[in-house]
Order: sequence, then structure tokens, then C-alpha cells
Amino acid sequence: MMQRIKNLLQEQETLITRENIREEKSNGIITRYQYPVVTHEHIPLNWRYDFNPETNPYCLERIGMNAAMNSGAIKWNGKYLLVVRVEGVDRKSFFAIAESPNGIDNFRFWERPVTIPDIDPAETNVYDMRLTAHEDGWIYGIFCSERLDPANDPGDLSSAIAQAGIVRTKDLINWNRLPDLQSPGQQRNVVLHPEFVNGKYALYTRPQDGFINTGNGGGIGWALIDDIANAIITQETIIDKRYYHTIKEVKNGEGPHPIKTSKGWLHLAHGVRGCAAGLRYVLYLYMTALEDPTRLIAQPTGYLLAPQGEERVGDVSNVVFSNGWIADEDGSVYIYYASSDTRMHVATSTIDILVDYCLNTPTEGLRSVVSVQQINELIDKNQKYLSHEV
Ligand code: BGC
Ligand code: BMA
Repeated sequence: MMQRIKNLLQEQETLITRENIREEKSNGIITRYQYPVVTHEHIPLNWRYDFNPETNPYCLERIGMNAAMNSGAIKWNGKYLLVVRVEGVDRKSFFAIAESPNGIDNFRFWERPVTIPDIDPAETNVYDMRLTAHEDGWIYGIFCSERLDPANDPGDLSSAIAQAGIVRTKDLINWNRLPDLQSPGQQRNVVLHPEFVNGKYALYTRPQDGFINTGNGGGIGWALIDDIANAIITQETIIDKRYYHTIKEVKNGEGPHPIKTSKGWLHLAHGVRGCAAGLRYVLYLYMTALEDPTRLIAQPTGYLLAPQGEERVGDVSNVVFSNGWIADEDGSVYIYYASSDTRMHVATSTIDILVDYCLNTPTEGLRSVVSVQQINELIDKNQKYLSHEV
């Protein structure tokens, strides 16, 4: 093997095994970590370089990797697994599993990328898989499957159609592909609820009129499905709406599937608003009732997590996106999020803290005047503590 490859392998080993460091500064709700958990530099070198000096005399990278982002997550045999959206320099995304012993560092890719059965030659790109270990015994992956819109004018090579692809597995190695979700409009951010509801599969959806614009798609939707092997949306209700002048004014979408807690279903979602610099993506939480996952019970105002520092910059700057989190047996929560469509990070919290945050953060008031009222109420409540101190 070439010396340069040996050096690269060594450098990569140092990167993979580097201990992650908790950031001391925190608002109490989540803790960030100093280093991203997975980047394009974590991608195995034998996926990228030809190690044979005869066929690669200059030791060039043959297949370049651009990003490691929007990852589904699951705890599996005691290990923390991400189904990473890897994007090559060719702009095609694919899925690959990276595994960590502790959820915060030492993420290492499995031997090969995931092979998704090919069912349609028009399918051009796949991305953003949500994993759900369903009570039916399968682990499902629902992802966005994208193709050029056949109705485009001949010169339009951008307008596309987004729909939901569905795969399932028992071992995360062999994946069966089911027919794509049939929906009246386009769909991105489709997520399978982990339990049957009224004996049916339940999906979080995000109906949209166009490829980018949600149009009349009013927010995060919900649909019951009779047969997951022939999934058809017949009726869709909006459970988490968009509102003017909020963090989710332009679009929102379910993140990973919600976590079941004693106080209700805890949801992580992304909200998008427009600004002069383009779309700004942040993460927020909401809760729905245990006995009825479509009934909102908590809508803490504003975002939980927004891009900070280096997270702000990347291929699509000013974006954080999450489609994976892990609730551990001890009540800790690992939130996996990508920054600016470039790299993966983790933020940690606990179920108790996130539920407390949801139930006790003021609700979205929709107007500045209400925000001031909320601050004044808190100041009033704090008054007696301040006078005690003096
Ligand atoms: C990209 C996604 C993006 C979507 C909408 C797709 O082509 O791959 O990352 O979310 O377009 O902008
Ligand atoms: C979307 C998502 C993500 C991406 C984001 C920002 O619509 O589905 O794939 O992170 O745009 O580019």
C-alpha cells in the first residue's frame, strides 16, 4: 500500500477516535459538543481511493465525498447508529451507517454503504431517512425519493418531484423495498409513528403543492394507512400548523418519530422561514397527547436549536436539520442534527428536561405585544426572589 494512503488512514483514525468535549455553556435545555460527530472526512478511504499503486500511481482520490448530513438514528445492540445521508461530489446522496459505542464520538462507518433496491429508473436522488422500529417487528426507513418532474418545460432541469420511499429491514443490512407512498401531492419529511393507531400504520406527512413550496400544505400532517406494503394516503389532517411571523412560517416538517413519554408524545421538528439570505432552518419541539397523537398539548414558542458559530456555514448555510434522535434507557436523549447540509453534530438532554421545556415554556403568542407580556409575567414572578436577595 502507498505511504500516502497509510498516512491518510492514520489521520482518519485520529479523527474518528478523538474524544468529543461537552460545551460548558448551555441554556440548561440542551448541551452541545465541541466537534461534529460525523463529517465527509469520516468516510472510509477505501470508498474513495484506489489503493493499488499500479492503477493509481499519483494516489488520487477517485470518488470524492462532499458531505455527511441529515441522519436517521437508532440504538441497536447497545450501539448508537446513524443512517447518514452521504453526499458525493457528484451531488448524489446515498445512505451509510456509522456506529458509535457512546453516541457522542468514535463514529465509524460500516463496511459498505446501504444498498436500497432500485425500483424506478427515474429515481435520481434519495435522502433524509427516518428510522422507526415499529411494533410490527420491522425497522422501517422512510426517505425522500426525488426525480425530475416529467411535466417540466424542456429547459427546466431543476423542478422535481419529491415523494416518500419506504424500506424495511430486520438487520439494517438487508433492506426490502416497498412501493413508494402514494399521495395526492408531493411529500418530503414523511415519518412512521412507532405504534399502530386504531389498528393502522400512522404517518407524519408534509403535504406540499410544489417541490420547494408547500403552498396550501398547512404544516405537519397525519395520515392512517391500511397497508404499509401498499401505502396510500386517503385522508390527511394537519396537526402542527404554520403561522405568519414564526420560525415555521414558510415550511415545517417532522424530524425523527416522536418519543413516547409519560406526559405525551415528544416531537422534534424543523421550521423554516425566509430572509434576505434565503431559507433559515431551525429545530423546535412540540408535544401531542398520548391517547391521541394528533392532539397538540404543548407548543413552546420559538426554536430549541438554531445554527451557531461554525454551524452557520456550509453548502446550504444557516440550516440545522434533524431526522434522528435516540432516547436511551436512562432517560438521556441524543439529538443528532446536521448543520448547513454539511456535517453531523450531537446535542444531549434528557426526556424530563425536554418535557419540562415543552410544558413550561410560554406558548407562541404570535405578536410582539404578547412576547413583552410573557417577559413581564416572568419578571413579576421573580420579584419576590429578587427582594429576598437584597
Ligand atoms: C436537496 C435537498 C433539499 C431539497 C429542497 C433537494 O434536491 O437534495 O437537500 O432539501 O432539494 O431544497
Ligand atoms: C430540505 C430538507 C433537507 C435539507 C434542507 C436544507 O428541504 O429536506 O434535505 O437539509 O432542505 O437544504
